[in-house]
Amino acid sequence: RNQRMDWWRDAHFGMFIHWGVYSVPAGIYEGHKVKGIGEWIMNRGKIPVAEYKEYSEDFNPVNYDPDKWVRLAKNAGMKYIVITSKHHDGFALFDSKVTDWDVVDSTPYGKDLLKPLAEACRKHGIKLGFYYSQAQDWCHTGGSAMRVPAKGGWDNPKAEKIDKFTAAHSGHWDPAQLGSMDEYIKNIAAPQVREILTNYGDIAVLWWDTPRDMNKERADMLQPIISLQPGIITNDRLGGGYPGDLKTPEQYIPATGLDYDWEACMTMNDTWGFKSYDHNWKSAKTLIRNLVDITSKGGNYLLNVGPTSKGEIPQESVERLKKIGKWMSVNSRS
Ligand code: FUL
Repeated sequence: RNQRMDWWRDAHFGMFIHWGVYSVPAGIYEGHKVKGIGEWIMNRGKIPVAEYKEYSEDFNPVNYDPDKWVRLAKNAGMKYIVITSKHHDGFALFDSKVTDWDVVDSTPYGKDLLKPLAEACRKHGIKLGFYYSQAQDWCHTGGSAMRVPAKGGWDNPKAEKIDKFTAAHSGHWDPAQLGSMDEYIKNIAAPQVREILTNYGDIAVLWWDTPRDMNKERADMLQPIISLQPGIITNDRLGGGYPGDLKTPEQYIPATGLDYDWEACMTMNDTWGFKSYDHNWKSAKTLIRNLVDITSKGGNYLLNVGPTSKGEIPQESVERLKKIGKWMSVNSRS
């Protein structure tokens, strides 16, 4: 098929990075362990927008060393990195001109996180991709919100009231979230996609996510922007009927592969975004078997790390990636 896919098909193995303000609460809200994946804490915990935004005051990744991250990925045999430029909480890891809800304007750190990562990737010959949550955005008015019951998150005394509100407002739990989704796509998502595809050099992948409330018209405001990066590869989560270049089985390995380019994205423990108390790590042996299983069935393995608010990849992940790297070098002797 498509020549654009050549490097990606040869790559087999990549690093997913879920990083954002959710690494500050790290799974705990008001003293309660909020159920589910860490980057969803705002939704699962029904944290009001203004309150959630306060976490950014403690997002200060002074130990961020993108060169080290890229070497870690490279030494594990990974050929590309996909990082959450903006996840569902709407917080941008880059300097966005269309909002203050980004690392430059809303954190003590105050510096663009994607620029030095892009430089490190270029230096080490690793391809860089951006994840961008185009539909769900819980901090910008008009962004979509998946409906998750408040009583499923923690024993929130206001659960019943909140659940009534979310039922009436298509998943939103705070009046500050309500607005026109068309306006949100036009004024936030589209310009931000333009920013991430303009300001960071060659971008290899655009990884859309959860096309909730997307339709053809909304997707059409985003899809043409990818032409800013002629060689770019996109996944199947834009919505509006766009198939994308690859399918994205999440947290499972299709038993007999798929009839389409595919990439299994998986976590090392049970969360994408950092959670302080998730210690359910898969062994390096399991991760290596997953890699062999996936690649033997024609897929790519996008293996996740969830850095802390200080800018550190958890030691458990580092150790596992090093073991994978060792396995790689022993078994690629000739
Ligand atoms: C999901 C998202 O909702 C999760 O937070 C995560 O980013 C995963 C890779 O995709 O659908």
